[in-house]
Amino acid sequence: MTDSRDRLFERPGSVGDFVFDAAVAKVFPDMISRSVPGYAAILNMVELLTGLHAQANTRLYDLGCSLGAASIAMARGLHQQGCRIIAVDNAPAMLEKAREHSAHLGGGAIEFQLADLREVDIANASMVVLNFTLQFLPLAQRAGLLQRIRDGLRPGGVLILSEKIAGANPDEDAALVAMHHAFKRQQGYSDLEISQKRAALEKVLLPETLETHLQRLAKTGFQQAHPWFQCFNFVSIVARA
Ligand code: GEK
Repeated sequence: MTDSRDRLFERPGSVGDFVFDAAVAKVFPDMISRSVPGYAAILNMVELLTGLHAQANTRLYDLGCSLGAASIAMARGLHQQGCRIIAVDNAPAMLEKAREHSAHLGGGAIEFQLADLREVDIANASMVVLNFTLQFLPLAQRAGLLQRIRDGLRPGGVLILSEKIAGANPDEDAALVAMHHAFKRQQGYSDLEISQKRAALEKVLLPETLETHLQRLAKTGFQQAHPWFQCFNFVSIVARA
């Protein structure tokens, strides 16, 4: 494996829209762990939640799997028989690395699909993970995806939805962003890297408030939805079908 340190936004003028290409795939583990406070804790809990919620003879989906970290966590936590883990991403460079990262589990433990998650059939699922993926879909398409997930979940099945959120009002948002930027500085990113990454993500990562997420999940027919993790503007919700 040849993963390296994220220096993508170090040079002045690195300002194009963010894309999941080979350069990002190469540094992704370093990038996400130094950018998302609590990322490792969330993965640990995905492992635990899999043991708790997976049902025998069902499917477990990881939509927007990147390098497959959540799928690998699910594979670790899974003790139920007859389950399939299906990991989907539409970025070829990310999936190529995902296959490398999960090679130690042996072939077939995770089924990778190069596909747009909006077109993937979701059926007989006991667990669906959207770990920081919904935030990249156009706002108008989010309810439709959640409805398809809800319809594809078995009774008692769960959706784990992790998202970067917006504050409920401008003051709260500014406070959350300030803490997140302090975290990034603590992790070794410079002010230039922080501001250039923010500009690159501006049009592609569209955060919504926690309330908007919870209301949409309720409207989509989830019986229960509540946050189980929050650090600054990064939240993970468990929603039960
Ligand atoms: C993790 N879950 O490490 N169809 C398929 N994949 C998509 C789509 C789409 N329409 N849109 C975006 N993606 C991972 C981290 S990263 C989050 C998820 C981040 C994919 C995109 O290619 C990328 O790999 C992933 O969603 C988002 O637990 O970088 O902040």
